[in-house]
Amino acid sequence: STVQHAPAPSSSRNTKNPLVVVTMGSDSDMGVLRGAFEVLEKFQVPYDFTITSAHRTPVLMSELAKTAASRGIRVLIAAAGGAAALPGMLASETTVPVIGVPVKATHLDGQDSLYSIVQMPRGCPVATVGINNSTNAGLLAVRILGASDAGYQKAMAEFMEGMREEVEAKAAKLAEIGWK
Ligand code: RP5
Repeated sequence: STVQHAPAPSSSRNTKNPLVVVTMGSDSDMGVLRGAFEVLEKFQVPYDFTITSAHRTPVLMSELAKTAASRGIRVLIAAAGGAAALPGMLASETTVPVIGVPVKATHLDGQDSLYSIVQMPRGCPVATVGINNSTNAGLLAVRILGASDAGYQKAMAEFMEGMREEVEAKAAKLAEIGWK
């Protein structure tokens, strides 16, 4: 079973008052979500995760969407593969921003999921990240939280500064060694 990929109980998982809920169509999506969990842990975002499938558990999915705002959830991250209806269906039943993660799960290599998630009808936006790129879903969630919370904004600025320094250090190293 893929459930073993679940992150260990940690300082920032908060099942009672999460700001971000990560949901997925199947436990087989769990491994792809590792990047998102790592980001949420790194930025100490109170988050929870759950399985809700638009096709297999529509009532559960709907309940998550309908209660999200009143539970204080600020961002939903939804991952699904194949005919990936989950992010869009959530978005149709909540005002909370939804970030969709297309999962590479079928013979169509995630393009089916990407198109399913990104091609939402006008009026029902889903913020779609790249195939399997749950890291960016986590980072976008932190940016959304940062819009109304200076702490997350500052942490994001520091993260970006760290990235810049890392790449510049690599570039400096390349400048030193030249071609061999
Ligand atoms: C989707 O179908 C899930 O999100 C998953 O990516 C894919 C396969 O699910 P399983 O058959 O592995 O449960 O609904």
